[in-house]
Amino acid sequence: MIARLDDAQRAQALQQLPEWTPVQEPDGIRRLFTFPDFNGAFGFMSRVALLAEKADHHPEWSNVYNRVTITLTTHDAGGLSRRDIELARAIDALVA
Ligand code: H2B
Repeated sequence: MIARLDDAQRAQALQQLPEWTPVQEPDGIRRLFTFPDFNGAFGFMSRVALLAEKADHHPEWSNVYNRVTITLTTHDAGGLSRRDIELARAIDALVA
């Protein structure tokens, strides 16, 4: 069973993820990505989908034209876990 991060673990993890904002509903982290157009956004989503399948950890997300909003939370843990942190770092690396 994967555990939710405690306050100290969250604070430490989020220092490495300055673009991600903590959210309460669901308990997790969120980042907005903007691209020049829909092709850019959807190409990014395709790459994230491959990462998510490989990690067996899946985002909650939405897309409107050139914008993609990703929320990471761990359903099995009922909140933010290290899996979300690992996926956030991998997603950040896609756009770095
Ligand atoms: N994704 C997310 N975000 N949280 C989970 O708890 C989760 C998941 N669990 N992807 C995985 C799949 C689980 O259901 C499978 C059986 O490993």
